[in-house]
Amino acid sequence: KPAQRIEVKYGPITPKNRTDENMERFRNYGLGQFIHWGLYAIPGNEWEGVSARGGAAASEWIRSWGGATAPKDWKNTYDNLYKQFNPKDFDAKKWAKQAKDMGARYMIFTTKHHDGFAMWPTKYSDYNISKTPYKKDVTKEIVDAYTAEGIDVYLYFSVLEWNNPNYMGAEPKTPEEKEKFQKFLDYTRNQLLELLTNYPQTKGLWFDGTWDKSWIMAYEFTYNLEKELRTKFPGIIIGSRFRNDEFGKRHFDSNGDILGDYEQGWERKLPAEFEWLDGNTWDCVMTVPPNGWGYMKDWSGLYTKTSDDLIDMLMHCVSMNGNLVLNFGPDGNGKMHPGEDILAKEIGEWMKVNSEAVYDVRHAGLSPSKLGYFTRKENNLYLTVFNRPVNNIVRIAVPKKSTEVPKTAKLLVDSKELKVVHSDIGLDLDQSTYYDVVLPENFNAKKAFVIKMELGAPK
Ligand code: FHN
Repeated sequence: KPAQRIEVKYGPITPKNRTDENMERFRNYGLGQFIHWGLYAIPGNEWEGVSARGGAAASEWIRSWGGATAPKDWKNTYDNLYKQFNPKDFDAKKWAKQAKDMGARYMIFTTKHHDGFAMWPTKYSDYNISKTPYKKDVTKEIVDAYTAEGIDVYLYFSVLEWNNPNYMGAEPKTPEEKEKFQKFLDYTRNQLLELLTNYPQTKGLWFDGTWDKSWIMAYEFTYNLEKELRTKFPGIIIGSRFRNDEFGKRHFDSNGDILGDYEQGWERKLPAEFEWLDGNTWDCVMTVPPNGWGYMKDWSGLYTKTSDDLIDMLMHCVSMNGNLVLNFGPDGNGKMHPGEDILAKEIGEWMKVNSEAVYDVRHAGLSPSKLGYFTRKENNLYLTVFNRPVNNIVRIAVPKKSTEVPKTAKLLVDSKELKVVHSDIGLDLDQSTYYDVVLPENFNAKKAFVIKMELGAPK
């Protein structure tokens, strides 16, 4: 934030914290699912059976880097993959059911990734799903199936396109370049209006590929487009990646004010401290492999996150008022990676017992605990324990002046009441007093477990 506020003409259009029903719903999701599905699912990070991964390579970027084993004309090969797209196992209802069982309350689907291929039958480009052997509108199938399961749908949309002759990364300078890029902008606007018209259940847009100079310099256009989208589709949710101000500042304008309804910068990373978030709404999008969003045939040799890792990240997010969105990259036939099936099942089993600590909760306002993460809903305090104390005493630090302290406690897993003891151990360092929740000795936990406490006035 600058020491003094400056005048920004193309700053935020919506207030920092929208309080309408849609936005409150967004804040209450807790867990979401991302799906990266497009032509890149066919090679699955391999050209001719040899894995092309390595370094920064993410499978959905295969067109842009080819890799050591790529065919000579791999870009052309890639651009023709649509002729093979015929996902015989694709069943949107099955995906939606799996997401529901996992506990996801919203999902984000890649309608168009950087390759520019539209997963819906757009009128504005021939490079789209209707030209594949599959022909059918997968976006519609997905929107309908997830909506029917009660899962809110957001549409991912990459602005930048690798193979669109009207797109350019650099700032258009000559009249010809300007004319071409204007065509691209009009096309982008048309596609966005088309998407929101075709799929009226859509709750929001998740933008990507908005970092190039050409888009950055189009700040007047993007400002007006955001206004138009909000006017024509009231209540729509748009994240901070969509646009920048006239000084080129992305996500936050030159005064540090958020551009959009929630912060969209948390990709494969998490904030270490709640204060970093500056009170903004946010979500974190996370891959299972280190950095692969599209289907990767071969996970061997890569660290792939376990359900424990992901549940830890989920609780990290919700304890700081964010959502965790876990990415899935189905294969070219429409099947999830078997590893993702396992994760969805394990997370779902955990959520069945513990989702009370995840849904509709807020930051608890307590100092972070070494044992796990606090979340809060009304007068209930939840502690999701990842590090079980060897003496079975879960010690909760509460500010000495607090008017609310833990009165009762139970485990979500069996609802058995646990003893709560006030243990003022005389540590004055942090102005805290302590409440001990005593765990039963015979309690075995294979995964993180949740203690639910009722808060009330101290004695
Ligand atoms: O380049 C993309 C990447 O392929 C993937 O789609 C992620 C998802 O958040 N977004 C981009 C990089 O920020």
